[in-house]
Amino acid sequence: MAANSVSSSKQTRSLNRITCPHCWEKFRLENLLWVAEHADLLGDPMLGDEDPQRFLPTRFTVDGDALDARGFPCHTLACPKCHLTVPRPLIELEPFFMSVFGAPASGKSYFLASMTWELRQTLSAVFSCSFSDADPAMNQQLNDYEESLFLNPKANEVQPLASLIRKTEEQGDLYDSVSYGTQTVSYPRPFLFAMQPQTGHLNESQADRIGRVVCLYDNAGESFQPGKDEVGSPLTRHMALSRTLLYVFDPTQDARFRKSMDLLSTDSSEQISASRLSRQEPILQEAAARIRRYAKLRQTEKHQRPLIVILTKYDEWSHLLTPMVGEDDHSEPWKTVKGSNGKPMAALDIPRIQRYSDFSRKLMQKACPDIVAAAENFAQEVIYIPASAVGWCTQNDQDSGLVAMRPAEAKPFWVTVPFLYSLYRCIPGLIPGLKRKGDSQ
Ligand SMILES: Nc1nc2c(ncn2[C@@H]2O[C@H](COP(=O)(O)OP(=O)(O)OP(=O)(O)O)[C@@H](O)[C@H]2O)c(=O)[nH]1
Ligand SMILES: [Mg+2]
Ligand SMILES: [Zn+2]
Repeated sequence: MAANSVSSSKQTRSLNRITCPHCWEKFRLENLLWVAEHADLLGDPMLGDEDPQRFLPTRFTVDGDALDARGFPCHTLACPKCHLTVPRPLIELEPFFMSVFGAPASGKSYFLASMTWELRQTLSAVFSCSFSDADPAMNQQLNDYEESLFLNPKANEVQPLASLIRKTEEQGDLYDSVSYGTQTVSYPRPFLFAMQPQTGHLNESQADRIGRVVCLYDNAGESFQPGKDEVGSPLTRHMALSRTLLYVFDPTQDARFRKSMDLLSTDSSEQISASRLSRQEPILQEAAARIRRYAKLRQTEKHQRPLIVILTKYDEWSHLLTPMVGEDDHSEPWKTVKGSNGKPMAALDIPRIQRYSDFSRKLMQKACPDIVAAAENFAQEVIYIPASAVGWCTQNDQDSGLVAMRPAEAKPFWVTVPFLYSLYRCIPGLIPGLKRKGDSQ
């Protein structure tokens, strides 16, 4: 076989083709590079003098790990195109790309932090699926967000939301620079999670087949604005690979939503409105145009993958939806049912999610019909899911005038639902769901 023997190492299953989570290049397993471990072997032409050398190995340990030029066993793999590291779970499990996009300050970073925090508990405890960092170093920033919200050392002190998770920048720690000759390219750093059925899951025996490495990115809202997709910063190209697209729509930033729902008149901090209002439809149009371009879709062709519209900051507008759905119930939308093996298992309450979606759509149709039209003209399937990253604990800080909260009081609402729904729709057998009336499958 070829020199590179990752496939035989550790006796695990390997994929034939791997997708780099940084530059999105697809390549064959035997083309993977290794990262030298000996301290003298520094300097990579694409990453700089400080980075260890990358190499195609010719010698291996009995465990199948490559030996570098100084005979040191190596453990880290790298992409042959961009030279950035490729965590091992990606050679065993298919990737599952998810793109989260939305306007600046729409709540993307909050939503992601809250979602991953909750998934760590829920997926394993409720759905018998493991969910863990595929590479803790790569997930560092997201872990910091989670800690700031849910393990804050001053959890009982009132703190401004804008200081718990800061605005995402368009450059800095969240990006990796790679130089291709004279062209330097800045890639957004992926957050990677390994996810597999575990003991007690109905399809435990198929863990390799239906397990996935989830790849997420936290882009700055500005990167989705028209004109921001450049060769030197292909910040949003992951959208073309994504199995599901999560469009983060913030109703509180939409002037018509606020007005038609009479929010402005009840809003105690009127000055909020001018600074926090923004047009969110161009972001969706731009995302649709980019995906059409990357995925080579015709203008009239609809995207075949689900588009999930997440209506964020539900804590601020839930009073509009609860009378429509006929419940003010903060419970999660899943139920315990009897599995085909006779044992109890959790299943997503699809009819309840659909009911919330139908009424959220009605609200949007009334306030911002252009967004509904843009979403439904672009994707075959659109679902609308309300969510709150922090729950009903925010207050206006009297001194600063900023929105603030005590982190100890955070109680997210439905933050895992968009993700679980995507898995239910895209990976048969992983997350079970209760059927809607009339569903054939
Ligand atoms: N009430 C309420 N406010 C929220 C919630 N999530 C976020 N916010 C507010 O929205 C602001 C922006 O949230 P971020 O998550 O930073 O927004 P973003 O979409 O990541 O913004 P960029 O990084 O600029 O693209 C926060 O500072 C909070 O004040 C929520 O669930 N409820
Ligand atoms: Mg952000
Ligand atoms: Zn790469």
